[in-house]
Amino acid sequence: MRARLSILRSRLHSVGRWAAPPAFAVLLLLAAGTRAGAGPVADSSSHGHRWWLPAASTAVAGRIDSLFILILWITSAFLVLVVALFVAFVIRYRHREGRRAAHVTGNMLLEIVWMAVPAACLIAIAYASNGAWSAMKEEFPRESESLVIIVKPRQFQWDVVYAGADGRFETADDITAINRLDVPAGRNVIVKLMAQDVIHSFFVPQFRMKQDAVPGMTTEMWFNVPAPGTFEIACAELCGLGHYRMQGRLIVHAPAEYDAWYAGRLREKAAESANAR
Ligand SMILES: [Cu+2]
Repeated sequence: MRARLSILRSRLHSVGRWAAPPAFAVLLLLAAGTRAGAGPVADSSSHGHRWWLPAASTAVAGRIDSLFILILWITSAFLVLVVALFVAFVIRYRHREGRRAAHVTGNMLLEIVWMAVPAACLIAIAYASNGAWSAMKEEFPRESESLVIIVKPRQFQWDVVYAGADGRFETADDITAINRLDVPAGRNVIVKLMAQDVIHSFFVPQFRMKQDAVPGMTTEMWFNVPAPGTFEIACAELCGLGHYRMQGRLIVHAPAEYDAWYAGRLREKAAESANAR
């Protein structure tokens, strides 16, 4: 009995030694995850730990970066742990003349621990990312309070449509553009994607936002860019031979400047239709 107890104690002791670092990592993760998931929307301009990523230009982009950095830290910690153990074992258990290999039958407790720890990590990451995912994909602003633009990608360009003076789409006074999307700063913009041929993907790296455009259905994304700037729209879905040159420009104007731009386009459109008559 005493011998059994001492075996059990030594097993628990060894499990404790192995389980402590992952358990500590999970605690850290939970603490950081709660912050990323439930905290206030991060101001992208104050992100000092952006490293090699392009500047985050929307509030949601800041949250995506926080998640990215969190996941990077967790995976880095496990990478270091696993590689360090691997190197230590290779050295410690290297071949020695006359030493017999040990017969290892497994350790149930240890196996449960190293399945439970990654599972806990995944659940914590899912919990932490849920807020950002909802903000991007579920909590859409109302169309009546937003600027709605239709983007119809095709091989290999972005056809952009704005409602004209009547405020409606698919009418004669629609304003169109190719490879250029003009929007005002500080306003919610909803982009409705309608692919005309194959699957494309609307990607603005600074927004950390990607949305597939699928033929036969309308997909939507929304963003609010606080400050004026110019960004690249890239197609993030291999859509054919000219995929590499499927680039657009997204120009964020100061609100008054945007209004002037839109009024100018309305005037142009009116003059065009007057000439056509
Ligand atoms: Cu494409």
